[in-house]
Amino acid sequence: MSTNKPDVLLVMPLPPYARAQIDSLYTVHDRTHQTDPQAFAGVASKIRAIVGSGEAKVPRTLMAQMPNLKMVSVIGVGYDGVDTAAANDLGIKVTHTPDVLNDDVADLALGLMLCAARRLPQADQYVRQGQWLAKGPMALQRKVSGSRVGIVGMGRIGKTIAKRCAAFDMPISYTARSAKSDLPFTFYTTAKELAANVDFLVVITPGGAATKGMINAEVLAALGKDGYLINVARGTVVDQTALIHALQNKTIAGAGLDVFDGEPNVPEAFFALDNVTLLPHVGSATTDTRKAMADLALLNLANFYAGKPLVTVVPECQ
Ligand code: 8YV
Repeated sequence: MSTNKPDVLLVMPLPPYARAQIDSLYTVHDRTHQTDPQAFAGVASKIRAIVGSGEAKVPRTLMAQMPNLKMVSVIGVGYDGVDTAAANDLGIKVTHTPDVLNDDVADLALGLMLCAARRLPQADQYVRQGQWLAKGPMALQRKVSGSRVGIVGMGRIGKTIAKRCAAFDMPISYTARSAKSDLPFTFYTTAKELAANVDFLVVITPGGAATKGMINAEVLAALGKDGYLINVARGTVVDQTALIHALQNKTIAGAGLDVFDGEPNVPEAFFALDNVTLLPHVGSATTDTRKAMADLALLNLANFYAGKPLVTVVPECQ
């Protein structure tokens, strides 16, 4: 193909807006490394940038196949799919899209809290299935305002969730790598201690090896039979088997999950449970926010090709 547009490797499907933008500026190799390894080998040396997502895998073995690769532009705040240590070794910069999605993910966390405690999806079914008419009013549910919330991860999105919880008059506590002296919230050093002291445990910490299985059986036991788990981070942060067990045995009150370990595969055991709300990873999935994320990822890409400074390099690659 004769074109002056730079070659980029796309490692995930893109929504229409992002795809149209990227197609207008670049020669896009859409997951060619997976679909046609031979064709990929033929173009690998021309590729200087990868466009990825929060979750799409960019391992060392893939980066090493592109001798001129210099950047990975992730459309997402999380970049746990990218081996940043390998990127550093190979002289590759990784950028992501922080901040622009804070509102959406925080909105969804509150939405899941309301779904879990007020059982909104079940209430919708109650009306649709004619149970309101047949059985009368639905059973009473748990109040959210004024309940204690514990946030696991007090970064940009954690703070945005806290702001919303404050408007719900919720006492706020958190755990993070270290206490943040500028915040008026109670700090606990472990997730287990935090869980023991709250009604809602909201997980919004990065994924990856450091947090894998952090919310385990012990943490869920500490959360207890009146506590709810909300996960808008990564499925890997929660021990999924322990969570299914806790929900089946009602050793926690319920859960609201936007993410799963191994998604889009969701363990069928969840489908049989009515004390969990299941969402298909839609934390940042609004038109406005996905546009803002794509624009920021494209700006990083444009700056790279123009020899200008990258805007949002991940901390590990700075
Ligand atoms: C998306 C996300 O799943 O930003 C993240 O880390 O999890 C999400 O916003 C995805 O990365 C969009 O490309």
